[in-house]
Amino acid sequence: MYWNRPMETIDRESLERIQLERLQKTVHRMYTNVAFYRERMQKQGVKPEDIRTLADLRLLPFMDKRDLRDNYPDGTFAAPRSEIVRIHASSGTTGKPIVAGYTQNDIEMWAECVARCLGCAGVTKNDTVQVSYGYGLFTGGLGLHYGVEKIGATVVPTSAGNTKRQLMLMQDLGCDAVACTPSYALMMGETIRDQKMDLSNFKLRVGLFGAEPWTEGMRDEIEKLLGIKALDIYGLTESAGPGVAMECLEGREGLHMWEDYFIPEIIDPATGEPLPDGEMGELTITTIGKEGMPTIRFRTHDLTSIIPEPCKCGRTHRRIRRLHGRTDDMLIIRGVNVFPSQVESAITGIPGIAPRYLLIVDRVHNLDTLEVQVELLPELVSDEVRKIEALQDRVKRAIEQVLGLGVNLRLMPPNSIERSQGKTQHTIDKRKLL
Ligand code: DLL
Repeated sequence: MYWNRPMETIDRESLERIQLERLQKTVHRMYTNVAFYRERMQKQGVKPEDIRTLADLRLLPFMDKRDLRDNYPDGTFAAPRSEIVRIHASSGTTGKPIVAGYTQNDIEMWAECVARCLGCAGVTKNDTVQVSYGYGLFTGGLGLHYGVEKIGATVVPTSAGNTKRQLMLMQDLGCDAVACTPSYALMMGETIRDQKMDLSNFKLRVGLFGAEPWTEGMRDEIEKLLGIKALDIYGLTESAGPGVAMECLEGREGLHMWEDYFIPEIIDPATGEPLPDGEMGELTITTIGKEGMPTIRFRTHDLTSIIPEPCKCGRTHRRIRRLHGRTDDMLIIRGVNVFPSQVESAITGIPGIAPRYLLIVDRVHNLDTLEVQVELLPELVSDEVRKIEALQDRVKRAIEQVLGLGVNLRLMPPNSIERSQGKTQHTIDKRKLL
């Protein structure tokens, strides 16, 4: 089911013509409006006029999360604030989030991408879609929401949480599709099973699941428990949000990236050199339709490869293979991106606390849990229970505020967190993806 057949099945030559024109426009925009990127281009000795072919993309400097953090909050915006109609945000590597700004055209372009993704899942205007991604600064909820409205389907914006009510509405409103994280889908499925709800009371037939890594094993389990087809959707705040790439019902192998808006490159994460199609490496994305906050050769730190072969669905936009992990230490816990360094920035400067910490992630009944262990300084060890309790509260609050996530905090005796001779390991991830 195509949402935009001409564009989704466009021939390569016409697609590349569009890509080049939009790339040149984007580079001009960045050079003119974003001081940090202009300086970086100048340092590299490249001018907007040097981008004459698509291959010239390689002349341009990379961007990554650090650049956005260093220019917090809006130093990488390429449109005046009067043109920005929406802000979203996701975790940075320390206390400050990454902020993304969207113009009206950006919102429309993003909705177009999500509309195509819904088409990939066979969703039409006659369907009802429950959006159980979080609404708010996270891009999942509103991103899907605008796509569903664009295709004229009915959106049920339940956001995440309160699973029993979600399932009641899903039955009563006859929802045909659901969009949420795969771990939440699994939890819904288990609730149906455990509450002995009758699957035949549900109309649900398809789900769009993403925002965190998942496996074929999880897909099988979700499909069985919910009686649906489960599809993978990929995206990131820096490129817009969900809808950068999507699996189709027909292929179910790899995710079509909407190449008239995003140019993918796979690079060797160590050298930055581009890798040939089919080889696994770090995905970088250049947004070529955005105005508010374009990103050029943005290093996603996500590992994948490009599948150059055509898909049986007839879409000509190339696919990326299911995401294979990350090159950095970012964790995704209950859909929230977490960097261990955020904990460090939260606890630094709190009297009595050593800069030693450990994050222990687990999954209990399909819900991620996070325990943070933080070490006390020897001088603080106190018999005064009240003092320790107050400190416990303060540290917990500081961490939760930076992460945007509830944690289970354990204050540890001095010198109890294991020291390592080499690179310190700040996380233990006990989650076993099925
Ligand atoms: O997670 C956007 C999104 C919302 C995508 C809803 C899909 C559905 P961020 O919070 O900025 O944006 O996190 C982006 O999440 O770099 C990946 O590491 C990871 N990620 C997103 N989708 C997938 C997926 C949203 N399908 C980061 N498979 C990305 C594996 C994914 N990892």
